[in-house]
Amino acid sequence: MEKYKHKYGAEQIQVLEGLEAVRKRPGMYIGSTSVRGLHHCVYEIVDNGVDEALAGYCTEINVVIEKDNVISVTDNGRGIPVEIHPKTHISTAETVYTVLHAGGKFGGDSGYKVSGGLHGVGASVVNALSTWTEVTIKRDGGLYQMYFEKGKTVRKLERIGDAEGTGTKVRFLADDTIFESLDYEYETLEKRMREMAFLTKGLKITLEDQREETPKRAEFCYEGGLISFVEYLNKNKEKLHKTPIYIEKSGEVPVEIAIQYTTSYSENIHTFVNNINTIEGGTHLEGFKRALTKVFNDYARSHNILKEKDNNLQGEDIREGITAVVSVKVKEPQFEGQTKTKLGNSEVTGVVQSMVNEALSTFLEENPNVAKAILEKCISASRAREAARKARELVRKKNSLETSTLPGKLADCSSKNPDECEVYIVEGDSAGGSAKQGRDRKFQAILPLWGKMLNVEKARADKIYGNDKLNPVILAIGAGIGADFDITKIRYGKVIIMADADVDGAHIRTLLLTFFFRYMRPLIENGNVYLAQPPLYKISKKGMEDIYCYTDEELDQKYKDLEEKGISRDQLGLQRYKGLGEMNPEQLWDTTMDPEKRILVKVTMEDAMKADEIFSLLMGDEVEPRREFIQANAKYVKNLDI
Ligand code: 0R9
Repeated sequence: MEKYKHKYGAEQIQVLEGLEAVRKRPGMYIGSTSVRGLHHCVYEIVDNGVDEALAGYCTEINVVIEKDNVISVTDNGRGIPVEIHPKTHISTAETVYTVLHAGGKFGGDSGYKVSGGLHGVGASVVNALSTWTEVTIKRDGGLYQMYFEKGKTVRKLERIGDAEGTGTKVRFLADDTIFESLDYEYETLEKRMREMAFLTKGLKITLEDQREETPKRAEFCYEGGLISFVEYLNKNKEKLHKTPIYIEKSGEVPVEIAIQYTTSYSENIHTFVNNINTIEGGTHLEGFKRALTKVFNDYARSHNILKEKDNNLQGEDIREGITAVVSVKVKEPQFEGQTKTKLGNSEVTGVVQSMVNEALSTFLEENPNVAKAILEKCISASRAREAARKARELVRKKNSLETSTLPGKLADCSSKNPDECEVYIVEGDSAGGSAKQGRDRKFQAILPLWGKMLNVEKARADKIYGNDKLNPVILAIGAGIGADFDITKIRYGKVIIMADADVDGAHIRTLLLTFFFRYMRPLIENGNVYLAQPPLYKISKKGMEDIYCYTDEELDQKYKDLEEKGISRDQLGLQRYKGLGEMNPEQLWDTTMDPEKRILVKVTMEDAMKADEIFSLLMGDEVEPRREFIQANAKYVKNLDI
């Protein structure tokens, strides 16, 4: 501590202990030290700028990934206050950066600074987890700056010059001894910045990636807010009505919702609490769904679209083809669920429900053509649901007549304990054969898939039951699909997709992920779905054990390692695997199936959502966006086997 010029009082010592705790247990404050936690640091700082925009003082935020993975965030707000804080006796700005949760306590009257979940932990946590942080403030005609290392003040806030205008700039280098990697993903940051811009009407957010020779740059600004968000989500879909339905209410719990129906069969509802994506839903979603079901049923009854003898439409009928964004602001949100992204505050259900009840029924009365178009779709969904129920019963009856309910192609394992059992869903009969011979039959089951899969984008549930490609998957997993899906019945704790590392393999992976996302979502939420990673290359040499490489980078590295040992490339044999079928059973076990050696990638909801999005694009009705996607991504298709 001697190396710092200033003296520490009792309060400052407490401060340092606070930030020391953050460094000792970073996961508790930032969720994890994986790349996810790393990105959270950027969101924390950007959120502070967004808060200033919500307070009405900031119109632009610029985010830059500088060379060497330094992150820079600049806003044009009022600038963090610079005067000495009466409680801490240091500048307010330094207080915000060194006292845990100070940002919310000492200032920022937006009132909605999040206090739960992984967000809203504040600038001090990012500061504690950074090798260094530099904060520059323009305020009252002066340019001020302070500098920290690992959360400790190295240069206190000082006036370093004059300045025009106001604003705050924060630059930080995340600590590579804390985070697993500092490799920011441009696409992840881009998605979040776009989302923040949608959620904050009129705010301009720019993102620049200076790590490569030609920097990438994106700019987001949406005057339409949530309406623009829904239009963006639906850009590749055929719409049932031209303009999204928009409802908004201020008050104790402000609510903002945009809705647009499309001809698709899927349900696409995104919910946010204080700008945080509540992937697991919660009470706001519950209120929204309840109101939707009630309003459409009431309207259908009062306009004689549903007759007395007809059953009510069910929630799932009414949500078929919906795209909606629900954004609420809650003063003290409680986040629950596995990833702390499920809103728990029970009072929010009623608020959202009554607000949607009122606004949506008014909208439908005023827009009878839109109401009619949506209800026609709901009724056809309810008929399809009835047909699906019949198809399901037929399949059930048929299966109960057979001696075994398991699909013929499945090579099951001997254990019946789901916790230790896994099923490999394998593309192609020949790879399936190798996998069957190579596996450990005690706990590994193999289900080969073959031929052309059903396009789930263009099929309703009634077509999925009894489909000869998907039915084996449903039966093998053993837990049903859709609303009937029961996670407690799964026969395997791990469902592993094993496909070739080529375009066809990618296609089958996307198809299966989309199917799981739409019809067995809890399987993904619960973390039961995995992707096997077969190797791309085998390096061999007489008298040396074969070396498998899973990426091009790994291959380069292995060549370098061997060269250092005096073995040059031309002494080595190289096999590039075009498909799983080229491996014999023993090799497949060694490289891809042996739990001691294999690499499995756990599929997250984000992966599945991405697969679903790409899938809608590639398989959906709109031709033009599909062509654009293929043209834009053709350059990324590597190792295409022609
Ligand atoms: C680049 C990222 N931006 C920020 O971190 C940021 C924080 C911040 C801010 C205020 C204005 N701009 C900001 N940018 C601010 C100013 C005033 C009152 N509240 C907020 C004011 O001028 O009175 N602050 C966030 C917390 C604090 N300031 C505070 F606690 F220091 F007041």
